[in-house]
Amino acid sequence: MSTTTSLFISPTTPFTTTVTFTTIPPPKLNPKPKKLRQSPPKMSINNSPKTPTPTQLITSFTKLLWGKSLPPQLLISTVRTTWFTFWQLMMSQLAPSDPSGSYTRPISQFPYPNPTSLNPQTLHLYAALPCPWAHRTLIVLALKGLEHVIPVSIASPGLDGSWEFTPRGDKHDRKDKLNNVFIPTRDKVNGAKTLREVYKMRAGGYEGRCTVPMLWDFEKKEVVCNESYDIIELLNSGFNDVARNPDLDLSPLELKAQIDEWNRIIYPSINNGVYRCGFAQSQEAYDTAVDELFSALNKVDDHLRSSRYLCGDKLTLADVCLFTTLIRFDLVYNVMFKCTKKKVVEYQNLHGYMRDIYQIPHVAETCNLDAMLDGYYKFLFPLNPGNIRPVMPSASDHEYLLQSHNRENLSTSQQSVQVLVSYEIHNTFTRRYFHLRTRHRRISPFTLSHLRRRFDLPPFLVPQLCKV
Ligand SMILES: N[C@@H](CCC(=O)N[C@@H](CS)C(=O)NCC(=O)O)C(=O)O
Repeated sequence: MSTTTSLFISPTTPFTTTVTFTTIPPPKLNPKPKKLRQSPPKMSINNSPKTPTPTQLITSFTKLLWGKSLPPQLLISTVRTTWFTFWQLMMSQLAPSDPSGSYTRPISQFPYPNPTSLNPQTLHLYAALPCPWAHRTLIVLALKGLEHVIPVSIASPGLDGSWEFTPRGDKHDRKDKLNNVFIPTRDKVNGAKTLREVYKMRAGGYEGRCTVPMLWDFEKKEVVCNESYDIIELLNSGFNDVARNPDLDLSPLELKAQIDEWNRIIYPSINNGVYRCGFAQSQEAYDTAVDELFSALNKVDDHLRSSRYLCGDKLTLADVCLFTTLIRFDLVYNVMFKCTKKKVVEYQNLHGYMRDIYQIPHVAETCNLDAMLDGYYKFLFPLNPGNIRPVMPSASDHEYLLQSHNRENLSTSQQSVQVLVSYEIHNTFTRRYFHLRTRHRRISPFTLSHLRRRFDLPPFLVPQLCKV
């Protein structure tokens, strides 16, 4: 006797979108994504006698003046003064601050566009993998199923701080063949070498900051928008007639007030809060930023004890924005931006919440953890001048992020789902439909035993899940 059982959930119920989220297993990614790019040229001493490096020249010069080694006191005080002066110069220009030394993020030059004047077929998204702001747009584009309409070019950070495109050419695909994660690409629409070149192509040119994400209209040769929140709002609701997942609304009207309320906490204290810690130019400014950051994280963690997502059972734009900071937190911000009070993994609910979002189909593909590490430790204007990249924290790697989180149990809404059980007994194939009210978003072992008891199913049935 052979027994085959399958369970289906009716695709007609409003529940289906959610089920699609949770029952398709997360993509099988390679635990160790391929190295993205060559390491930057080594700053250490080059052994070639013909081409002395600046370091060799300085070393020879100091030897000439002071013999074998510099007096340590002189070395320390010289380096301290030089280092501090250059750090101040760099920070004042690249991370502008108010008089108290507190980082003030410059305002985007191209804010929210009028969606009715846009033709999605002529749009192109420029993004980068280390950047949390650009990451928002990649997630929403993927969840809405818009990649076939709005293609993406992925820039990578250059040693001089600009966003560059890889010269690897046409053969190179957007995603790594093995693990399907986003990787840097060439500029697919303008063939530019740097993002600055693209910004400059607009009529009237451009001299400001060339930031990612940037939405470009290649027919009008114009920057449509370079403010991440405006871009994700536009992607969420502006192109439903061409989106593969038009029913997914990450900013429904009934949750708008809640989303805005969370954003008012999350943006200044967490998203920008980590930068305010890392770019603080005085102890006072850092102390304020770090206090605000951790009290906001505590508040969110507390809330997530009883709520699956920030606004209840539905993923919203507020979650997307929080997620892109959380996923970088233990990897980068905790160490490099001195957000040291706690790691995300130490919170009771935040880490499970982060894993929950990571496991939504297509989200993991937007998280290139290697590119994040390289982007901050090796390229972000030299805050880590030795270029040494710390080891990946074990609770931040891909395998760990795929561990179960059990947060589906927090969903409160009872949904009516239709379940089809088909099985074969004594060579007779039987199919039966059942209606079930459940608050679980996937057919869990609990649901299966509940089904068996409720409908008196033979205990030897081993139902198998099918893709919905
Ligand atoms: N407010 C902007 C911020 C974007 C932003 O600062 N992007 C950074 C990368 S994380 C960037 O491109 N910086 C380059 C520069 O400032 O020249 C948004 O949310 O889109």
